Amino acid sequence: LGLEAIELHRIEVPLVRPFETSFGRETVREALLVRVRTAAGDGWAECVAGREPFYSSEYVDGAAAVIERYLAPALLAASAGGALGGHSGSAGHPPTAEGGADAAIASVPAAAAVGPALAVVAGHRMAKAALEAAVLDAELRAQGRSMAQAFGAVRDWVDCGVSVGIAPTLEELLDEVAGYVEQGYRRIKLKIKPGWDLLPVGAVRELLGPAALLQVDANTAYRQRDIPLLAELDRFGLLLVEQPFAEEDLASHVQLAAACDTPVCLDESILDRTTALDAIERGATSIVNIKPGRMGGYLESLRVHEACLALEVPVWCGGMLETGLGRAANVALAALPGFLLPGDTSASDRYYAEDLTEPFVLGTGEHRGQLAVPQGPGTGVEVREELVRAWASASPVLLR
Ligand code: OSB
Ligand code: MG
Repeated sequence: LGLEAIELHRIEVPLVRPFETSFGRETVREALLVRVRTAAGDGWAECVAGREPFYSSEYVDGAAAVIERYLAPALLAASAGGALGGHSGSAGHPPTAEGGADAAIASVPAAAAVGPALAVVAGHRMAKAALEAAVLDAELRAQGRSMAQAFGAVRDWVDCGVSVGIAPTLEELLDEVAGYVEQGYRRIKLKIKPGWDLLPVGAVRELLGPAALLQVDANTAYRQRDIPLLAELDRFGLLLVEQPFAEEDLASHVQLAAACDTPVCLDESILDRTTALDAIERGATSIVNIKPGRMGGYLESLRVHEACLALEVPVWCGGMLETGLGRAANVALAALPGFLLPGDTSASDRYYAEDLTEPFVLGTGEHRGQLAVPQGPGTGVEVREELVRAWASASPVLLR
């Protein structure tokens, strides 16, 4: 692909309302954007690391530092050595909807070379994922293919859920949820923590009625001794309970799964295909939240999706308050056959008054509560560069 330079852009985008979880409260999304400049054209991606290392050990300053000091030099050196292919891009690779993850990955050789080029650095999956996604965008634009096409999407619209933060009062929670229902969201996810669980979940179930899709996410806020309490969630008919215990604590998730009827779903614990298979085999998770940033990229996410599909384990696409740039790629991923539950792929206006790209808007009629899968080359969306400048929180960094 002929990688010529890597640019890092830091932006701050105000959220339309604060987002509170068991690990903290955010009022602004601080995002790290990556642009790769290649002989075959540019590619953009968004790093999902948060402002603080609370959800994950990764955070945005750390991601920027590791890219500057280690990952970008490694990737530029690999490209100079020919690892990302020639200067003509990889145009002409056939569509691969039939061939599974390996064939899809083989059709994007430059993006597929990013992971191996960065493997010398331990961890830092979110930082690596952003570089891989930017190369993938550039490569697919050069090929004239969309992410949906390259990934093997089987639908043009995806079902959308919404992740609802911890509210100051029960009344405000019910108001917020009622608003999302009115907008058409097909599934509600409530953030829970000790002291904010059975009561709000029961009240929302009452508001929604028994048939509505409802799930909860604890972001590791509970301990093994809370298993009896969490088992009481069974009476609310939830789709799943997401990551009640620590990332490293598969054993407590196994115990909870045995003690309750509500399916247990892991988010933070799933780092790649190997950890996904291990967690499934041990009975720690029966549904998997796929977040490409957490797994080191879209290509590893294709492998996790394929492994889960073979085991008939449903997956759904998580979110990290992405702008339209990250959202576009997530929506393409969510169009794969194993994504059987609505994702945290909400419309732009759930997060932002103005989005970095053209806004994602929920459909109407038969597409109520759905987002259209972008069909243009690469991510299929355009970054509004005037907003990258207007929202900049630091000077851009140019690495070459
Ligand atoms: O656990 O899924 C999570 C946001 C930031 C960090 C972790 C999580 C979340 C969300 C919001 O739940 C998902 C979204 O709507 O983007
Ligand atoms: Mg989660």
